[in-house]
Amino acid sequence: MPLFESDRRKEEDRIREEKRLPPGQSLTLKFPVLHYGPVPPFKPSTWDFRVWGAVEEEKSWNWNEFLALPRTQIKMDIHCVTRWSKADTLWEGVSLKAMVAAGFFKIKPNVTHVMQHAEHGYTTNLPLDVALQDNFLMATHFEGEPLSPDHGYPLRGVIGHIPAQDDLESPYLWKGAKWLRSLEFMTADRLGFWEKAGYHNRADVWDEERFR
Ligand SMILES: Nc1nc2c(c(=O)[nH]1)N[C@H]1C(S)=C(S)[C@@H](COP(=O)(O)O)O[C@H]1N2
Ligand SMILES: [Mo]
Repeated sequence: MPLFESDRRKEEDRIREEKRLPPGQSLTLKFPVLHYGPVPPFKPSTWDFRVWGAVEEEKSWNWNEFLALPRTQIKMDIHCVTRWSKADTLWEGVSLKAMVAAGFFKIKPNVTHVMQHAEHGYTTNLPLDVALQDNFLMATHFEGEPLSPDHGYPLRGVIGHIPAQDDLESPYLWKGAKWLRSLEFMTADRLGFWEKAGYHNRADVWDEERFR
């Protein structure tokens, strides 16, 4: 189905009316692809997902074990720092909050931040309390289908804004790492890839925290 500019504008007006369009953003009906470097291959036989750093016991899951973890679906608006936003995107995967609540591993009490580590060394940091919000998901599926390689297959962090949960902090989309391989629990903050390059550390979309 072709995408008409008139359709886009109508939808953008609706989202703006509902106060879901952050300052400086425009709505897209497409799904742009943005990343640094090449798309990594996925080898199910060697892939694992690890939690490490300040945890009681480091753990890892192979691909089949990861797929067997309890699953969560969330619908949210995603906002890229390059000024496009996409509304009502549906994600499915594993919630860090649910994983911790179910006792799959234990975070040490002095943890303050979490680093997502992806293939090829991409990293991005979040405060622990933000990573434990409902709007952070380790997603395997987008709109009911496995992620495409471009969008992070087999696993990506994703963070956005849940319209009915305005109290949650909502960072820009770079705070979700595509091709996610591990979470490092940290007792002090450290900057990730774009954060080191001058992007804002907190990255709140409503305060337009794009760059430092
Ligand atoms: N591994 C990895 N994850 C990444 C990036 C990257 O360069 N490498 N770029 C981030 C940025 S800047 C954005 S805007 C989103 C884009 O996600 P998308 O390509 O699915 O739209 O991925 C984020 N996650
Ligand atoms: Mo981005």
